Amino acid sequence: MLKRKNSGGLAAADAGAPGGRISVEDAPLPASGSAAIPTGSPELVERAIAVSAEWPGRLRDDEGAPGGLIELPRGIRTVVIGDLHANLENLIAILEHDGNKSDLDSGKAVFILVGDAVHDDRTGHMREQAGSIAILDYIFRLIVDHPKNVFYIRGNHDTFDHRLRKSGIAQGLEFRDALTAAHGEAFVEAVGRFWDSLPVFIIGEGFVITHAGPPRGGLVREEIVNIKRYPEKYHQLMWNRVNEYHGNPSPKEYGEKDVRLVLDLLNQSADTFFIVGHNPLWNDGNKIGVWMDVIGIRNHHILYSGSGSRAPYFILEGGKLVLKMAVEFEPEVYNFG
Ligand SMILES: [Mn+2]
Repeated sequence: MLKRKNSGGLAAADAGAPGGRISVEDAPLPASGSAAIPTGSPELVERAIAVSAEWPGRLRDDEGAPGGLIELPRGIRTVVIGDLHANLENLIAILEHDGNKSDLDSGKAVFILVGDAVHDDRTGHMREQAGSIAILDYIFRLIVDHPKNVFYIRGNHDTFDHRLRKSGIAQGLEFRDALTAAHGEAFVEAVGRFWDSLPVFIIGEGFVITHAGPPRGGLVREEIVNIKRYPEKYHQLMWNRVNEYHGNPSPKEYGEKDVRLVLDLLNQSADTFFIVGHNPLWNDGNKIGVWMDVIGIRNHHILYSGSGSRAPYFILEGGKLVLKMAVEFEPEVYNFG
């Protein structure tokens, strides 16, 4: 269950039961929809895997498997949500903000989660697993219930790998143990396959999106589609960070020339929005969760929608980008005297 209080919207307990749109009597054999599938059932994950394989615009790799690239059609309204890191409250706030829910249900917009929905990354909260379990349960239903318009791309936290560590805490392993206790081995095994099957890159009209950043040396379409064959670039798309201080870049850092090179290699114009997540901006004192024109790289934007942010999201349509915030500023109170 959620540890944070849910301000409005779906309560945590309701999160897995979207409004009774399908009753068992009315639809004994639901062709789609998650309502009949219990939370924590491996079947829910299997459905999400099946849906993700057929996401519109998802190209097949050379082996015929769902590949690493999604090419969105032109003219589709696209809502981009940054890293959530176990903050289900913010995801719900975004979905309920400003007509997004009706755009979601009517299929009028495509919703993209940029990865890293799990693992609370705040200091002192990294061992809390309830929020990660709750958001995962919620996202599987979201995907299954909206098979054509909720996409998820893979972030570096979308793994049970023991090498995923933060502040000495093996987040991948600890989450695996908690999820096994909550939902069982078969569920955990299916979640691992879900993450492993996810795409890593989206090309839309006037924008591209990946979790962390461009790989050094760029990459071409064929490499993204067949990303499993290029483990080094696969890793960099999920892990790279911007070379913020303009020193000699470490092997894990990218700069403006990598952004430009990727856009060039993908035949995208130089003013294409290059959108990533991955950076918890609050650790630098940023209170909104958005960094536009990162280190002066024009149209390179970081979006972080988890705790410590105002649940920001982008709406992209017709080559234009609009920034919105789903959560109000907490008023800062100053006492005198
Ligand atoms: Mn990340």
